[in-house]
Amino acid sequence: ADTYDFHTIQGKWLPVWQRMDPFRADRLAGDNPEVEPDTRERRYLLDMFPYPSGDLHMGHGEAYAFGDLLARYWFQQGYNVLHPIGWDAFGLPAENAAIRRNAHPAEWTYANIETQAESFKRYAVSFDWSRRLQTCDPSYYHWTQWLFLRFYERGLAYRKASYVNWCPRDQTVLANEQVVNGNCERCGSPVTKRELTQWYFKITDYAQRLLDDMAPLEGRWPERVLSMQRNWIGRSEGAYVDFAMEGRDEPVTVFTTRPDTLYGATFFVVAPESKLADEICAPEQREAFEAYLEQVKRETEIERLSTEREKTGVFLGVHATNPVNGERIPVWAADYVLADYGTGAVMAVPAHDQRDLEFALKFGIPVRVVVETGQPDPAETGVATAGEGVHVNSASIDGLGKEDGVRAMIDWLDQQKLGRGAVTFRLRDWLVSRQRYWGAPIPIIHCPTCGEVPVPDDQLPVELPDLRGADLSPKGTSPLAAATEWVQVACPKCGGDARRDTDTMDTFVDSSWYYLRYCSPNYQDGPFDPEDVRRWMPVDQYVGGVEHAILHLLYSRFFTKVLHDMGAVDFTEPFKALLNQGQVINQGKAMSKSLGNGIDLGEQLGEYGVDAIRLTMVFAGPPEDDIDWADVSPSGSLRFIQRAWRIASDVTSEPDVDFAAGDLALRKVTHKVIKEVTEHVESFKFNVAVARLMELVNAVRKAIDTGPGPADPAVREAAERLAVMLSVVTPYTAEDMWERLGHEPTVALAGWPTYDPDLAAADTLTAVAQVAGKLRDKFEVSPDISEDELRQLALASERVQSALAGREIRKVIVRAPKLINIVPA
Ligand code: ANZ
Ligand code: ZN
Repeated sequence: ADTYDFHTIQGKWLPVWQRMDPFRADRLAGDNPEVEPDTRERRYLLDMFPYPSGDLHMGHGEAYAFGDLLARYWFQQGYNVLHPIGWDAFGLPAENAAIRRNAHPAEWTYANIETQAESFKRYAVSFDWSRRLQTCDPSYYHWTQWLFLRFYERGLAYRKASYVNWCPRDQTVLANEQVVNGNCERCGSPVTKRELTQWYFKITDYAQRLLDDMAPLEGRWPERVLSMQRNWIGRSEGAYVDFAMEGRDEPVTVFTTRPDTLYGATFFVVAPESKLADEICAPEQREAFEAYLEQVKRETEIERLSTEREKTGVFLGVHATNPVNGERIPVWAADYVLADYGTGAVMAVPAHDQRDLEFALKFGIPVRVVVETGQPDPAETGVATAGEGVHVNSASIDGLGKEDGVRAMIDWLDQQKLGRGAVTFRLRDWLVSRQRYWGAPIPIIHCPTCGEVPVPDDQLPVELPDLRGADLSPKGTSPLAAATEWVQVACPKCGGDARRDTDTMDTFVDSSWYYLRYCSPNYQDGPFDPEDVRRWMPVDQYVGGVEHAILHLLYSRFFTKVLHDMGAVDFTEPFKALLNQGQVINQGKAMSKSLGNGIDLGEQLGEYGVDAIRLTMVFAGPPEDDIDWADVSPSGSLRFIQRAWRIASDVTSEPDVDFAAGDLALRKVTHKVIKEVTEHVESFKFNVAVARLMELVNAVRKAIDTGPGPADPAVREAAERLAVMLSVVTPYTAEDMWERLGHEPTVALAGWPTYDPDLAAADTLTAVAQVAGKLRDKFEVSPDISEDELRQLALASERVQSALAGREIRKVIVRAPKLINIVPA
C-alpha cells in the first residue's frame, strides 16, 4: 500500500523481528563462545525493571523510550550490547491486588508479566529476551536466599528487637525509606511504632564507603541523586561525652556536634522509648513517665522532629553530672530526642540549640550563653544562637572560636577519658524482614537447642509453601506461620524439632542484585557466573525514575560493596552512569484516579501507534523534565513520521548509487544533521536530536519537490541516513523505510551513519568591521552569529582598536551577520 498505516506496519515487522531476534548480547559469538567469543566492545544498558502491577503505563512508555533509544544507538554503533529485561515480581502491590481479586499472588503476577512482556514487544524495545528473569521464580530467589546467608555469615544480617515503623493498614513493617511524610509509601496510612524482633542488614558498616565512593559518580549521576544519598547517609562529626548518672554505675554517653558548648549544658534528655529512660526513671516519676511514653508511641517520627510543635517531656527524677564542671543537671525524657540516633541521649544546651531552648523556656530550665555571637540573649528572644562566636563562661576554652573550641574540648575529654571525637551517621541499618507472604522466605531455622541455624546451601531454595486458598490478608504475623507442615522442620545441626523463620524479605533485597543475574541468568552454581560479570559489569548506563534515588540505588551500591569484600566481584560501584527521566503528567498534575486525569498507554498506542507515542515522549523536552501530556501532540508526531516515510517511498534511485554525485547543498544538510544528531544523542539531548531530524525531512522534501528531484543520489543518501537515525526512536517506520529503499531487515543493525567533516562543517561568510564608516577589519563568521558576538569580535580586533585610538565610542551599529560600524565620539 502507498499510504502510511501504522497498524499494517506494526503487524508486518513485529513477527519479522521476533524471528530475527536481533538484540541478543554476544550475538556474534560462535556455537562455542569460549572458542569464538563476540570480541566487540561491550556496553551494558540497564532499564530499571518494572513491577508487574497491571499493564505498562505512560511512565513505562517514557522510561523505556529513552532507555531503548540509547540501547539502539549503541547497537547501531556496533557495540556488543547487553540490554536485558525482567520483573521485580515479589512484594506488596502484587499481594494486595491478589487479595482484592481473591487470586493467588503468583497467578496474578505471572499473568501481568505476560501482559507486560507482550506490550514491551509491541513497544519494540530492543531487549535480549533470552535473559528474562522474574524475582519470584525459585531459580532467582534461590540466590537471593544464598546471598542472605553470605551476609549472615559475615555478621551483616542479624536480628534485633526494636521499635519499627508499622503500617496499621498493610499490617507490616516498613523501612524508614518507605515512610513518606509519616505515611506508608504504599497505602498512605499514617505510620505508627511497634516493638518487634526483625532481621536487619548492617548497611551502617558501609556508611563511610557509600559516601566516599560517590566521587567517581560526580557528573555521571544526577547531582540531585548524589545529594539525596549524602543527606540520607547524614554524616556528622562531633564527640561522644560521658555523663555520670545518678543511681547508675556506668556513665551515659551522648553524641554532640558541639562539645565546645559543654559549659552551657543545663539539662540532659533521653529518648522516652530508650531502655535507659525506663532504667533510670525514679519511682516517684514512674507513673508520669509511663503515661508520657504511651503518648509518644502514637506519634510519627515526622511529628516528633517537627520544629512547629510545642515541646513535651517529663522529668525522670534523677540528675546527671556535667563532666566539665561537676554540675548536677536534671534528666528529662522528651520526644524530640530519637532512640535510634547517636546514643539516644543528648546534653541540652538551650542557649545554642533551638529545640533545647524551646524546651528550657517551657519547663523553666536555665539558659546559659557560652558562645558570644553578638546576637541578643536567647532567653529573651527565644532564638538560639548557633553561629560563630567567641567562647565565654567556659573556663579553659574562653576566648577561642568555634572550631578551636571543639578541638580543644575533644583533646581535653580524651585526656580525661571522659569522651572522644566521633563521627555518626543518620543512616540506619536496613530492616529486611516482612510479615507477608509474597516474598523470598528468610532461609533460617530456629532451633530450641541450637538457636538460629542457616538453611544449608544444598537445601536452597526454601520455596514458598503454596497456601492456595489461604487467607493472606495482613494480620501482623507472617501468613507463612499458618503453613504448619512447612514451618516444622528438622534442625540441620542437631536434627531436633525446629521451626522455619516465617518472615519474607523486603523486595528491595531482590532488586539489589538483579543486574548481576542478567549477566548469566541461567547460571546454576551461584548467583552469577563471575566470568560473565567480569565481562559485563559495571553497568554503563542505568535509566530509571528518581523515585529510586535513595532506596534502591543505595541498597544496590551496598550489595556491590559486600560482594566486592567477599571477593565475588572486582568493582565497588554497580552503575557508572545514571539517567533519571521525568514523570508523565497531565494538565500540570500527576495522573491519578481521583483527579480523573489518567492517560492510558494502551489507548494512546491504539490511536497513534507505537512510533508516534515513542517520538512524542522523546521530543517532549529534555529527558529529566516532566512531560505534560496536555502540552504534547501525538498527532503532530504521527504527521512527521508519515512525512519521513513518504520520502523513502519517493526515492527513485537504486541502492548502489554513488552519493558523492548527489546535490551538494542537500548533502551538506545531511552531513551536518548526522553530526549534530550524534552529538545530541551522546549528550542525552534527545529532543534536540529529533528537531534536527525534522529539519532533514524538510530539506529532503524540498529537494524532491522543487530541487534536484527524487532520482538525485543525495536524496537517497538523506533518506537512508534518516531511516537509520530514526530507527532509535521510531523503529517500525524506520524498518519500513529501509525496505522501501531496497534493503533487507533489519535497519536496527544497519550501522550508525558517519559524516564527512568537510560537508558537515558549518558554512561561514565574511563580516566587515568599520570605524566611522571606514573598513578596518574582516572576520569569517557563522551565518547565525548574534549581534552581541559580532560586537565582541569587532571590539577585540587590534585593527579596530588602533583605528579608535583611545576615543570614546558614541554608537555601534550592528547588522549581523555581515556588518558592524563603530562610531567614535
Ligand atoms: C549539644 C548541642 C549544642 C548540639 C548545640 C547541637 C547544638 P546532627 O548534626 O543532625 O548530627 N542529638 C544528638 N542525638 C540526638 C538524638 N538521638 N535525637 C535528637 N537530637 C540528637 O545533630 C547532632 C546534634 O543533635 C547533637 O549535638 C545533639 O545536640 C542532637 F549548640 O549536642 B547537640
Ligand atoms: Zn538444633
